[in-house]
Amino acid sequence: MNYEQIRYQCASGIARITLARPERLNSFTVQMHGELRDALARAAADASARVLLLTGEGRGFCAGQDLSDRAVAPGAEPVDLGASIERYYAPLVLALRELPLPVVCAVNGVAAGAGANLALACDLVVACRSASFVQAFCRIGLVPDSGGTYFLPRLVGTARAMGLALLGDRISADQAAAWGLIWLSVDDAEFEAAVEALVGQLAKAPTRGLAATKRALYASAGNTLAGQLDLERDLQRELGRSADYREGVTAFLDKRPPQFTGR
Ligand code: LHQ
Repeated sequence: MNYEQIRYQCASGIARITLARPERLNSFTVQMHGELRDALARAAADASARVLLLTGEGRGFCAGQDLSDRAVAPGAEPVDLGASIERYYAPLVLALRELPLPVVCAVNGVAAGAGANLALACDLVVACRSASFVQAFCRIGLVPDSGGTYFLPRLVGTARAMGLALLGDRISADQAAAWGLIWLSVDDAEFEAAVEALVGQLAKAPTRGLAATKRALYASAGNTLAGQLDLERDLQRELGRSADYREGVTAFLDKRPPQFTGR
């Protein structure tokens, strides 16, 4: 598949997806959804990919749904927005969460509506200091979608989730980091280098262990302590047989840096 509204590249263990409709702040079209889904499937099928990086081109990260798209336009006939969620947004969020690789979102500018929640669906969110986050849904009479009502209270608590979702204020990257909505806010001048350092580190990490860790942490919210302990046991059992565990322990005992292969 040829891409027109995103870019995809995989090199040195890093699969990179860049949303590329900068003139519309990388807002979602049906075409972009199709391309993104295809690129995610490519990354998942590429054994050389050890980390996925998602970012945007230009001054925005993603402004959510392209509101000028006829498919979502409130016309004479009532529009079925649920169909768009079912077909595009929900599978995208689940694909990111279930990808057996760490997913880094580099928020290079404003993240609004489904764009903000797309970022929150990623495992590590790093934003440049000039970026911002807006739960824009309340401004057009909608509910936060793409997992917004799931992620927000879990990340920042109900009081802040309510404020963000009911008021639709634009919050800065620093505020988002201070509240624990994202991992890190970095000076614009250092942003690119910080993102490269982060994905470079993850591309050399024990990938299976990180995938299992992500799975366990996400399962935790819906699990009892006993259930979570069972899951940890099962995952540890599996990882104890991995080449990277052997390498990690051997390298520690040899007092040398480990050379993980992701297997
Ligand atoms: C846009 C958009 C945009 C089109 C900026 N669409 N053009 C799911 C299922 C189905 C239906 C509905 O939705 C959903 C999920 C959702 O995501 S709902 C939420 C949709 N998103 C929004 O409501 C955000 C709308 N955008 C904004 O509020 C602002 O543009 C933000 C706060 C993102 C940025 O503000 P500024 O930095 O002041 O930029 P701007 O507003 O000047 O935008 C730049 C251009 O991008 C502008 O076009 P123009 O031709 O005037 O230069 C905007 O019209 C266009 N644009 N967002 N979502």
